[in-house]
Order: sequence, then structure tokens, then C-alpha cells
Amino acid sequence: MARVSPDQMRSLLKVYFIEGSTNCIEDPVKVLEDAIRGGITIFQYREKGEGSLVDKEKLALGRRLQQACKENGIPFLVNDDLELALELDADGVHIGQEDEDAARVREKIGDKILGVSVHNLEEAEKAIQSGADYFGVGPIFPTATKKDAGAVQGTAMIEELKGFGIPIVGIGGINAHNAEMVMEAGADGVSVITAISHAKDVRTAATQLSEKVKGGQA
Ligand code: 3NM
Repeated sequence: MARVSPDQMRSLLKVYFIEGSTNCIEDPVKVLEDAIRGGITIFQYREKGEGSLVDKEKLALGRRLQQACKENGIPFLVNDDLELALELDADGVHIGQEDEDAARVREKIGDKILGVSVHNLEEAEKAIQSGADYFGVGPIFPTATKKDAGAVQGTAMIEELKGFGIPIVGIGGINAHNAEMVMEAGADGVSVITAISHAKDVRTAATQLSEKVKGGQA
């Protein structure tokens, strides 16, 4: 398979759902299936934080989530854990600045999707040279989900990074009420954990986000 084109990447990023077992109140696979029914466009398995699964259990949940994605034609990415991504033959990997070097990850994953979290112009340039397919930019708004998230950036960094021409997804504290602001700043999509994983009605939450994102692009 050839590398994803920027245009394909932009449409995949629209409603980017991330979860791991610690983000869910119900069975993570059920949450993902409902989110898919609600219209998410890409998924990232992020098994992190206190009480998260390791080793065989982490792998087993990954397989179940990947299967749900496969059945529904949703790309399945893995956060940070390159070995797991390769073992599962995931569709791609997302890495932060504190994770493995992006250029090395690109070498190991070939044409699979590579997302990189960037916070400034320097990191963005390096990520492009390393072969990033998209930037994750955040935290846009305050978030309690990632304990070591950096300073809240607002939407200004999205506007600055737009000039690079690389697809951008915003992350951090995004929900159906503020998603339009993120899109208006120039993002191609919104990435969320809690707004979907903790919703009373997961499917409706995903649909509402999806509507806002499309509205923002009109
Ligand atoms: N990365 P929620 S913020 C995983 O700023 C993650 O890079 C961030 O969770 C970053 O949608 C974040 O619940 C948490 O706020 C996003």
C-alpha cells in the first residue's frame, strides 16, 4: 500500500477517537463500536495511565479493538508502542515528543500512517523531515485526561502550523461545544477521548462532534 496522501489523511482526521481501558466506563470494545456507529473516522488505541493493561492483556484488548475497526473500515492506530503496532500490523502509529524518534519509527513502519505530536515550529519541521503524515496539536483546551500534558495552547498554534501544509488534528479538552473553534483555526479534524468515551450516549456524542466538524468546514 502506498503512503496515505495529504487529502486522504485530512478526511480521515475529521473525528479522531482515542481510548484505552482506563478511559472507559463500559467495555472499551462496545464504546468503540458505538463511536463507529456515530461516525468517527479514525481510531487510536492508547493504553496509558494508572491501572492500564500491560503485556498479553494489552495485546488482547488491542486485537479486539482492531477487529471492530476492521469490520467497519476504520483505520486503527497505536499510540507510542511501536512493537505493539508492528505485532498487530496496525494501520499506523502516533508518537509524542517523549516517545521514540519519529524518523526511526518511519523507517520501521514503512508506508503506514505516522502521526506526531508537535508544540512549536521547530518540532513541526523535524516531524516533517521524519516523514509525519499529520500533526497532533494540543492541548488546545484544559484536559484532565493526560496528566503530563503541556501548557494549554488555545487555537493559536494550529494557525501557526497551518503554513506547513501538513494535515492537523487538534487535541485536548475538545467537545461538541468547542470543536468549531478548532476547525475554524484551520485544523482538519478533532481528536477526543472523554467527550466520547465518557458520554452517556456514546453514539450520539460521536454524531454531534461529526456534525460540528463538518459544519466548521462548510
Ligand atoms: N494528548 P480529552 S491532550 C492524549 O496535548 C492527549 O498532546 C494531548 O483527552 C496533547 O479529549 C490529550 O479527554 C488528552 O481531553 C485528550
